[in-house]
Amino acid sequence: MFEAIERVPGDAILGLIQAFKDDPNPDKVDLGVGVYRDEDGSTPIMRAVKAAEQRLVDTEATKAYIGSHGDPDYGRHVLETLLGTDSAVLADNRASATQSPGGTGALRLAADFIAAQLPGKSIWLSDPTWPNHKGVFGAAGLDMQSYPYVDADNRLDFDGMLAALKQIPQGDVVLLHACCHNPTGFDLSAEQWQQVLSVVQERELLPLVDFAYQGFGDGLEADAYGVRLLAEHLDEMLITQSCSKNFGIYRERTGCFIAIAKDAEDMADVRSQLAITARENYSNPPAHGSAIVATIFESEELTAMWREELDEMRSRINNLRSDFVKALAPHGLDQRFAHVADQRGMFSFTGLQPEHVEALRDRHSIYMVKSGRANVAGLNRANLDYVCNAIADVVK
Ligand code: PLP
Ligand code: TYF
Repeated sequence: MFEAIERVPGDAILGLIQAFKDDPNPDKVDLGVGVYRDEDGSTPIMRAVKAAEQRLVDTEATKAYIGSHGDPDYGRHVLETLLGTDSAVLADNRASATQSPGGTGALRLAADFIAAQLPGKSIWLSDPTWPNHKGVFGAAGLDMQSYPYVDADNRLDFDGMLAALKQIPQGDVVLLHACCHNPTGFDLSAEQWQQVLSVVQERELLPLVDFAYQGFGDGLEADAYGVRLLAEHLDEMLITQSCSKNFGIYRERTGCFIAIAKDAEDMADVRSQLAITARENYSNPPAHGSAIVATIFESEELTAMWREELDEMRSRINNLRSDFVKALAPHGLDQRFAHVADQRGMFSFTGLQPEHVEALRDRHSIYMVKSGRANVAGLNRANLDYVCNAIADVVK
């Protein structure tokens, strides 16, 4: 029966991991997959996470199921971190948090929720977006459409985006990246978020905000500006959240799907449906990651430690962005790559073309995604000049 099954190519981003591993060049540089790296090129366990795990070894009393919505303490802390402790939405009991296996699991819950409860609604994605958005929404059978996000000169195409949003049919879902847009690194300003809000209100659209990098752009509070603005002014919205990056617990699969309804009554109805969706997909979410996050938030000491480490990661990335542009100045390329210093988060749409990316890999063992997306965190003091020399070599 299996003879007719065709082989398909694997995920292009994950494929880079193996290609990098197999490359014998000692000078090779990995700017591919989106995991944070420190100055030594490693992705260490955060100190606050290690300390929380140590506490859990001593205090955890059961491994019994945690229920389809997951750990309520985790959900509450995530909601407060996203929406702010003073959020009226929280005071009015209008937000429901369902813990999920990572941000990807939250996106699948969102997709299944839309497919089952809002039949006929399309989902609008930025062009470009994280490739797995299409994977997840397509697997759930949603109709997908796109709005422009980057222009031909590799700049944020906000006018194009807004014009497209104004044409979206009433009630459709529009996916927005809260911050640290993957793959481009181009984020909306406060004023641009306000304009998006106006269009969403005018067209009566349902925003789905994907929030996978809180704290990686300009800080925990600043990065939540857009999400909080929408939550403050809209009756209904959806949010997918991930702790993979900001707690560095990628493989623990820790995320959350949040639905905001117009009142507590509607919220309870939606919540009842989400329990079924979760149950039919995987029944209960994994508990270790959420226990780590809840333990950190329950302790003032661990929360302070975590915030400090998150600040360190963000500063390192933002300093690398400006160092990169400075290191390109001797090659006369600082103007051409000036946008890298203004982008935010782990990723940069460098503007390098597929042939440049190929030449960087073949001639210099520097790995990045074909679209020209580079993981800025893969740079460090030891490889910065090597990378800049190589870029100068391939673009000239
Ligand atoms: N959304 C975006 C935009 C992402 O970049 C990622 C991860 O790279 C995710 C969601 C999912 O993250 P995870 O499932 O690892 O928590
Ligand atoms: O770099 C990226 O955008 C990757 C990150 O299970 C990633 O897609 C890798 C594996 C995974 C989820 C996200």
